[in-house]
Amino acid sequence: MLAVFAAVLAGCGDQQSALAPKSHASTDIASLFWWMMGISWAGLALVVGMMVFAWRRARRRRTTAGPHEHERVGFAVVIGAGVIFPIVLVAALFVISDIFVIQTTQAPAKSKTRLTIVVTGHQWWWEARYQGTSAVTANEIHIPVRTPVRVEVQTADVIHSFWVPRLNRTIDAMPGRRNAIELYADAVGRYRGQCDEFCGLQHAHMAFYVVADPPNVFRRWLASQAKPATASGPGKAVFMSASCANCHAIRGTSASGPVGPDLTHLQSRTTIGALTLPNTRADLSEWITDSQHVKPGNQMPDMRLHGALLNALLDYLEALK
Ligand code: HEC
Ligand SMILES: [Cu+2]
Repeated sequence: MLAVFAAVLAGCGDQQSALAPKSHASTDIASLFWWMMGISWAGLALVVGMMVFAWRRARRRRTTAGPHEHERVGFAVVIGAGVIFPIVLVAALFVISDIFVIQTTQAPAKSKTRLTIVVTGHQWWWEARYQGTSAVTANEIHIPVRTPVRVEVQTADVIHSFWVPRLNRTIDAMPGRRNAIELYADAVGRYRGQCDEFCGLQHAHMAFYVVADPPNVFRRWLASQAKPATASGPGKAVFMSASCANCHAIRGTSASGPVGPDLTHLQSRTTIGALTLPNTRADLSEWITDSQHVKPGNQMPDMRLHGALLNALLDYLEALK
């Protein structure tokens, strides 16, 4: 009962529940789950029913006689209901899941989609590159609504797994290869995703959003993401000299570090640190000076900046629209 309760709770309005599907692929996965759940409960009911039946019969039998005939029936029940029936049932479920669900959750061919996003898992954040454009972003992946998008997943370090439960199954990011999956959203909205393969200390803080936009909003978003940064000011020099530029890229400047997220349009994101903090001035300041406290073990060292330098840097970061 607890399992059912938890499943129902998880299905209620959660932004990251596989039981609140928003695409054809995840709808198939959810209905397969409910079928399996229903059949399992029916199986359990059958077994419990037979146990009760046998227990009652056994009590009655003590007073009557003739055990041999019962033994033969009992043997048939054990073989039929205990061996043949489960094999047939599990085989049927396997075929159903293979034919219907695995097929519909498969990635579409490159020729069938107009948009390919290459997503790279890093310890502990996600990089997204839009093929055919210079747009690069992190942890907040926009897609056009009701459009099949091909996502190719790879890793910069260890094995990660890309999972947006409301949109599709998981897909592993394996060293040395690219796996593909389809992202498709039935409705405009924001869908939370999460790394689904333990990948080290901050695995739990390796979350992301997939934002499904109306097509025209998406086109505008992509065009602005592809542009280089135009911000300037005294903070730019701080950024270039305080070693930020060794790790971060800001397109349109000399900063091209490949270690951390691309910051060209930092202000277009609602969070920093893979959904660890909201993207506000105060949180940016905390992140820069104390990220090892906020997200212990992450690959960005605490930067010893304060006063006027820090303020100038924050002004600059806030101008990266
Ligand atoms: C040694 C490499 C390194 C240096 C130096 C570094 N960073 Fe980072 N930075 C990272 C990494 C890696 C992340 C991602 C951490 C995570 O989310 O796990 C990050 C994250 C960030 C983020 C959050 C971005 C996002 O979208 O989540 C900001 C903002 C940021 N760094 C700014 C700076 C600034 C400003 C400096 C210089 C004062 C700096 N960084 C120096 C590696 C570095
Ligand atoms: Cu991971």
